[in-house]
Amino acid sequence: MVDFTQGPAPAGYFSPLRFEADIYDCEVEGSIPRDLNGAFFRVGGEWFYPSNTTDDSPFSADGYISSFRIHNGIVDFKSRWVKTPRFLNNLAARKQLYGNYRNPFTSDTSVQNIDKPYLGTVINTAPIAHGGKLFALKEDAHPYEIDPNTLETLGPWDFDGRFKAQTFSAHPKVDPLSGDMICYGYEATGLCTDDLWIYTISPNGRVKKEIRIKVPYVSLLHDMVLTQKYFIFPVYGYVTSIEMLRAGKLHWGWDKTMPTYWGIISREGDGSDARWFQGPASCVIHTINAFDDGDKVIVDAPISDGNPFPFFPSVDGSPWSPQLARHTIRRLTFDMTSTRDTYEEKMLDPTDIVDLARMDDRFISLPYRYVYSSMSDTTQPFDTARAGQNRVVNTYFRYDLQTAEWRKYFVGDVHNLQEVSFIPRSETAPEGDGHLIGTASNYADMRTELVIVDATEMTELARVYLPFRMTPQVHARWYSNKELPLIEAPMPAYTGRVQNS
Ligand code: V55
Ligand code: FE
Repeated sequence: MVDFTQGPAPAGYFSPLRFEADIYDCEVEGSIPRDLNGAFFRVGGEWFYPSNTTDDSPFSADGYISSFRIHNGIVDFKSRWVKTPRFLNNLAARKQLYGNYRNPFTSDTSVQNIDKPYLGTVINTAPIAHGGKLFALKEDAHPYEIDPNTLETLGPWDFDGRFKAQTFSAHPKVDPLSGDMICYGYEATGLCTDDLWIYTISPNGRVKKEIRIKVPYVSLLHDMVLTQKYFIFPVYGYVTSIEMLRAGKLHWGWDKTMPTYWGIISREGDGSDARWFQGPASCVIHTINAFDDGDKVIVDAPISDGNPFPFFPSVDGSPWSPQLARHTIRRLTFDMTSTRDTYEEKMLDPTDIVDLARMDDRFISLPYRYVYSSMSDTTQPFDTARAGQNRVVNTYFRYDLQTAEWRKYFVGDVHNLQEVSFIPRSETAPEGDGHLIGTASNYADMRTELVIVDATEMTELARVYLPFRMTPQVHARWYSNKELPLIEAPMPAYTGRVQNS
């Protein structure tokens, strides 16, 4: 349903781009709000050399970062590959040397590095800024620092040697009250290890705290949630093992017999208080938010009852089920005074949504009201004659947790939306007062469009047209010129000879 689920040999709209772009003064329709001064950073995957295997995951595609720099109503676009060792080794060899998803046993022997799997990373998942630095992230390696103006890769960052885990997830959380970044690595000591190391990093980028714990079983620990008291981690049916990797499989298989665990760990302790609450099989790739309610912990997430990703096969050989892959918004309640390690799960709404749900990040770990995500609204038109596909994500929505009200924005009849982001109008604006921003693939005109939407009225304010189709995105974030040192005029000086008269 999202562009990025296109497979290892993408074609048509998704065929590899293989270029880096600089577009100054993009074409804009409508009016860009003047209070927007910052950049919208997108990270995704793009095959420079397509996969050698037929069963690979699109999550193995080379990392690619792009930005829409917006100020004074003007938009400049830029995109660059994330230059990892893997990317550079492939360029030097002029071919794909690496094998299946996060499985070094299937790579060319010259680049296997079984003991250092992070050397085979593709940094294709998410951007994050912290301590004035911009990073691109992939959960099997350290963050890669990126120059926020040129988008050139500066290299991996280990926080002055104090970040000891080998891995850093793509979903750190920034606590809006302390400004600390909470981040973690799973498989922290090597391939298929059950080590989960959790870090608290100060607003200026210093490691303040490390907690080392074990997970009940090694699983795709893609995202977490935070409250003011606790770190919270879901563990669910994706399984792996060295034997699976030696057999040439992708890093994850789906085992429907595995229970879901939620690990709840005090932010103040040393990890020895970790409790693992157990529930039925489910899948929680992404979360929305969490908060403390007295002795209860409330967690909201888009949850499915089975495997959302067709390219990670079932370990029992059973076929992929689109029905079990549907995500609905659910609220989980954990009673921290109870001695039973179970939890309550309630579906807040039966609507099938894209699991890339976001909120106003100023309310991370706190009680909050609005959820933003996207969906396929089948009551809206889709022009199959021009766009040639029929299942698309054509609508952003705002879901009000207090009143259950839905508000929707429809992007167009040949468009497929990528993840939405929320931008507050100002640092002190009330929750939800601001804009939504995100890109859409225009399948008819073969180009990418950026939309800016009023987050309260859910009406479009501006649309920016790129003259080409841009690489699929996984995650994106907006950062203002106060959060990153963004220069005003990213156009490089011309150094050739110019005749003026
Ligand atoms: C996800 C994405 C990844 C990955 C593992 O969306 C999980 C979930 C883009 O790469 O490697
Ligand atoms: Fe993610």
